[in-house]
Amino acid sequence: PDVCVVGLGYIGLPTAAVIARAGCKVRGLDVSQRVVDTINRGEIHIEEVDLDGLVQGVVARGLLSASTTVAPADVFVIAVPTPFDKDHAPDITYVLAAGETIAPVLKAGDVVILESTSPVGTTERLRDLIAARRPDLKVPGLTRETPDIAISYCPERVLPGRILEELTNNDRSIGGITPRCARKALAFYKRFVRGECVTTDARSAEMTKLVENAYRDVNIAFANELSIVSDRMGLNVWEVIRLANRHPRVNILSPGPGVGGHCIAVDPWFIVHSAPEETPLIRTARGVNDGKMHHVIQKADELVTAYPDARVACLGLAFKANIDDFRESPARFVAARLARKYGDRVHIVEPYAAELPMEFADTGAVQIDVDEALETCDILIVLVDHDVFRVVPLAERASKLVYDTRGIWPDQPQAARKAPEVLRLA
Ligand code: SAJ
Repeated sequence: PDVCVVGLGYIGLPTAAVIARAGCKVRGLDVSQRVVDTINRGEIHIEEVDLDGLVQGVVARGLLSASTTVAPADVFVIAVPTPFDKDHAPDITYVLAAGETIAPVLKAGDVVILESTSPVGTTERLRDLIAARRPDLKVPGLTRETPDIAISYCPERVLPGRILEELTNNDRSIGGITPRCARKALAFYKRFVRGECVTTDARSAEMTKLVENAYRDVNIAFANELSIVSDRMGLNVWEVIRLANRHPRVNILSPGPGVGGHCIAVDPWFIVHSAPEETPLIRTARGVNDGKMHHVIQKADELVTAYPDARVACLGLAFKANIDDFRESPARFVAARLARKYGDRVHIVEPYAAELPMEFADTGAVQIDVDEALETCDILIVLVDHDVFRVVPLAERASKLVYDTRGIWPDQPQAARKAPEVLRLA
């Protein structure tokens, strides 16, 4: 089939490329002319492992092209953003806009698939929009006869940094507006997904996606709460978690400086918004994870204040380990706060950033590499668990004052983990 992928971002572009690799002719649609031009040159505008080579290959073979204008296709895959507004209410404008875009070119036999993370009921709203724009087409769920088109919700669940691998190997939920819709979508995903594809209804699939990320958020909140409790009690939280996880049915996640990225800190709100009275746990978890960042800022601030002559290195800006994605990153936020307050005492180590983000401009903080930080800084604040930081041997950091928010250096001398008042510069 000819495929149209609407939205060529972090999910849409890799998805379009993988579908093209499977032999389908793919037209990618994006509102940005710059993005379209980049892709048509065989280049990419986002960073993801192995994506550059794949896109270059499928564009060169004529299987993938990008455009700002829609054309008829057999399968439409919508992968546009679904942000939330300031009251945490989900904003599905881009999904509905994608529906407006494709409605005029739909024809009998077409398959429409929504992949964007969406509040429950969005796929039905997309269906209703298509029905309103195209009264000539019989749409699923609104007709007793065989519908002309199939509409489904099939969420992605790929992990940034492993997108290409997870796109093909993860199991998928395939939620049809009707069972027939699900079967049509299933046949499509079978072309490029090796994982199991499990069919269900659209609303269940929508909820499943939200639940997956809320589950992770709640579990990270548990770890973050433990870290604050342990801090208060003078315990090493990493030791406590390591031991507790020896229990066959306990698997506590890792505390950190808060939860970043564009999914886990967002999606739980979609559930809370749909059922505000019934979601105290999910809402509280969000609060705990956001609160952890402020706790880290406060502790780091106390440490830096306690040693007015010390040079400080913040290790990492990314929202998680080993990626160059700085959006919604607690590490970046913590480092920027310190840079604004302490200026040129603060040094930023981020091997994945070519230059510092704009909020560091005029703060006096500069970017240095790991070696220089180890040679010249007295205080090390670990904000991201990049492998390059993890492998620094004890000998090179034993004399430092360390605030390790990720627990990457379990062998760091105990004194350096205690409250600033008991720390002494070596
Ligand atoms: N984090 C911790 N402690 C942990 C694990 C993560 O503090 O033990 C932090 C990370 O440092 C990061 C944030 O949580 O700041 C989120 O990182 P992540 O690796 O948990 O997740 P994402 O945002 O990269 O991707 C998630 C994944 N969802 C789940 O694992 C349930 C991915 O499968 C989804 O496809 C993606 O969200 C998405 O697009 O929804």
